[in-house]
Amino acid sequence: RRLELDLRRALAASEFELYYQPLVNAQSSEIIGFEALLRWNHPERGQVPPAEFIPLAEEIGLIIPLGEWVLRDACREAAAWPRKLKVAVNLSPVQFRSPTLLHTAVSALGMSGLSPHRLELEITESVLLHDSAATLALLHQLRALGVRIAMDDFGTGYSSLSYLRSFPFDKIKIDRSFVRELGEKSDCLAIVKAVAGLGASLGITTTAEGVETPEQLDRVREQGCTEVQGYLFSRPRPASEVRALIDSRS
Ligand code: G
Ligand code: G
Ligand code: MN
Ligand code: NA
Repeated sequence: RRLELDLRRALAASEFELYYQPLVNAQSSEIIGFEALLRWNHPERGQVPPAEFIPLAEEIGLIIPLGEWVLRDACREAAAWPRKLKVAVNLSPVQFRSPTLLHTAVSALGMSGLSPHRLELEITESVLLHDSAATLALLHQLRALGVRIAMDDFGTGYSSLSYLRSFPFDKIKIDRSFVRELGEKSDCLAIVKAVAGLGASLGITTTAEGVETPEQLDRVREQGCTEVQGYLFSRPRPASEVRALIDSRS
């Protein structure tokens, strides 16, 4: 459990860093915001991907202080951007079961001065699997602050459609597994089309994740996705490069 010991020290040692990936308007290709993505710069192993340490951080409870740091840092960065773009932050289901999340969001917004409507919180369907009354109440409280709520990785969990009925999401992010095979598999095209249509009729933004090629961009545009994100526009980049990304596309 060497990794666990290292992880417990990493926050105090300032080894975490947020990278930012552009969120792009599907029609105009303008940058409308950035998703913050956590990186761990391990002193010996180099950069450890989130998939390798977030489950461990959840298990040992570190995700609570780490998630607070992420929210504060992302809001602070976004408040200093040259344009009033949105910043999207991923939340772990474990953060949703903690009584501190609402206060953390209020204080991150207060400390940074970021307008609440510029903050978007990304949650996965698994958040809604647990204790749905308390979760729904919390989602409504966050919404009442003016914060937007996005459903991330849509289509990979269970009962996706019933979740859309139980809470009014502002955005659906279509999982990149559906975008990846758009060219080869007609069922992926049908799913993207159906979700984009559902978003349009419910008045919800739909983002296609993982857009890597111009062909994929054309397809998700044709199907009516309103936003796109992926390596075609940019990989996640360090905070110091955000300004250059904004300048290159406006
Ligand atoms: O950046 P990358 O594609 O490797 O991210 C992998 C996974 O880690 C994604 O599912 C993403 O949602 C998750 N992730 C990235 N940053 C954060 C974060 O700040 N908090 C939480 N809870 N998950 C994150
Ligand atoms: O689960 P979530 O959607 O938060 O995960 C975002 C992850 O997707 C990040 O780790 C990011 O690095 C990754 N990602 C973003 N764009 C692309 C892309 O175009 N292709 C692939 N393969 N991964 C991507
Ligand atoms: Mn995400
Ligand atoms: Na996702």
